[in-house]
Amino acid sequence: MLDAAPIKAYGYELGFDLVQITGAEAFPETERVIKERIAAGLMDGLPWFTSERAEVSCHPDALLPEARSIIALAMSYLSEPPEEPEDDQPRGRISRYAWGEDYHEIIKPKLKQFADWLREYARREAGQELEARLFVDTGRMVDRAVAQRAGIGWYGKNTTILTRGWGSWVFLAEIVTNLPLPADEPLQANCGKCERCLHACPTGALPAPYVLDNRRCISYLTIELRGSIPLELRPLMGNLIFGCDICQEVCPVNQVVEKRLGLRQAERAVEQAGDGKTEAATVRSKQRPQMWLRRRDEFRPRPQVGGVPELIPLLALSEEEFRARFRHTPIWRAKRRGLLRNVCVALGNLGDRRAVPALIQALWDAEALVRGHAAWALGCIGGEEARRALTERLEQEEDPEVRQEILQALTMLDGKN
Ligand code: B12
Ligand code: SF4
Ligand code: SF4
Repeated sequence: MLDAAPIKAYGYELGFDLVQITGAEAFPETERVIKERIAAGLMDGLPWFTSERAEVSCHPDALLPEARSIIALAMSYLSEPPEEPEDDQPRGRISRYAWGEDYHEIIKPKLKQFADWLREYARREAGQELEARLFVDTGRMVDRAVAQRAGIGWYGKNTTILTRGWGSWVFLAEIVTNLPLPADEPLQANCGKCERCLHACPTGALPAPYVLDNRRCISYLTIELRGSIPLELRPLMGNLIFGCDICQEVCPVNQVVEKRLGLRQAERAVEQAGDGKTEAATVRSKQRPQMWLRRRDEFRPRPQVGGVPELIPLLALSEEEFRARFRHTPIWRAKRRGLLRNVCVALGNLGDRRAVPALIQALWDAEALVRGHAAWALGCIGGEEARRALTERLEQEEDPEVRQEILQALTMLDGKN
């Protein structure tokens, strides 16, 4: 069997924060739970997330017939938060994972580089030819189940994987290989009696420990949903315009990690060595200072994204401006129409009258989705100017869904008088 220590050391050198190994056996319990969730409608809204997909993703040998081991990886995206602006402009909030560059673009080349190195290593040390499949997020792999079994972290009740050093602020990835490697043990840790995240979720998307209702999760509503946001959920979304971190922000494990960010290197090394990982832990802690700086650069808030962008100027973004500003960032996924839809909801929730002219302009946007949500926001903010604009738009609006939104907005305004 190949020695895992050099493999782990190389993973840390590449910039991963945790490198663990598990066998390539199936994940029958995960498959059972996923199928149960799909049947209960909890994964509705993600049409690609099917039972058939779950069958493949829970059987590594369906993805690589010769699969023997999985190298599980985690990369932390913790960075210093964006500067708090001093003005009082209405602002939105973007979840932490999206402040910097698109993590898929950062991690995929590292996986490729890892596999190239592994190929050489396997040839040199065992005369074996590497077969491997690389996964991060979008691939048909159950990233969290792999991470849990490999000892990267444990399931929190908010369903995220919590790690010792980085809390849940990590991206997960894996390399499924044909190499026989010594497997690590899962961590013996859990949330205990804590249930903070369940109570903090603003939309009730965590109905029970370890259960997430995709249809109610703001992450889904702001990133994955292509159509209208359900009316009853809009007021619960506050000023979140891309993703949601609330169930992670309230988590005491994450809070401890964030406080520790200022820890000296020596203390961190002692802490790592103390949790039972010997050789790899030593390599890891020696390499950490460099990695820390590099990581912060990749995931630190980009000026064009920021964590708390001004909302009113976002409403005026053209397609070209959207592309120039958000290409190579996670925001790209929402597309212009999705982002502007979310901006309208946030402005409606903030209720700031300074947004009225921009929202009236958005009533004439080329995208029906944006027009409809602008109407809702005007209904929330109210005022004579908003009423006039809605009435005027109604005379020309042909899209039935937008007409419905305008009529509802006018009813909201009637209720305010
Ligand atoms: C679909 C998806 C989403 C959907 C649906 C989420 C969901 N319910 O799974 C939406 C869009 C809502 C979403 C949101 C987010 N996501 Co997402 N998402 C995924 C994706 C593509 C698939 C997840 C999946 O398989 N879900 C199916 C459910 C049933 O699986 P599960 O939650 O793991 O279920 C397990 C637990 O419930 C557990 N369990 C059940 N009962 C019990 C009982 C006990 C006692 C225990 C211990 C465990 C347990 O077993 C189940 C099966 O393993 C993965 C990438 C991937 N390929 O895996 C990323 C992924 C899970 N997402 C990720 C991230 C970062 C996020 C967000 C934080 C983004 C944001 N800031 O907005 C939020 C977090 C929301 C949350 N609280 O989880 C990371 C998670 C990193 C981490 N530390 O866990 C992943 C792994 C992407 C990556 N490669 O880094 N996501
Ligand atoms: S990400 Fe937000 S909406 Fe989704 S479960 Fe967590 S707190 Fe609830
Ligand atoms: S908030 Fe509490 S219950 Fe939720 S994931 Fe963190 S430790 Fe677990």
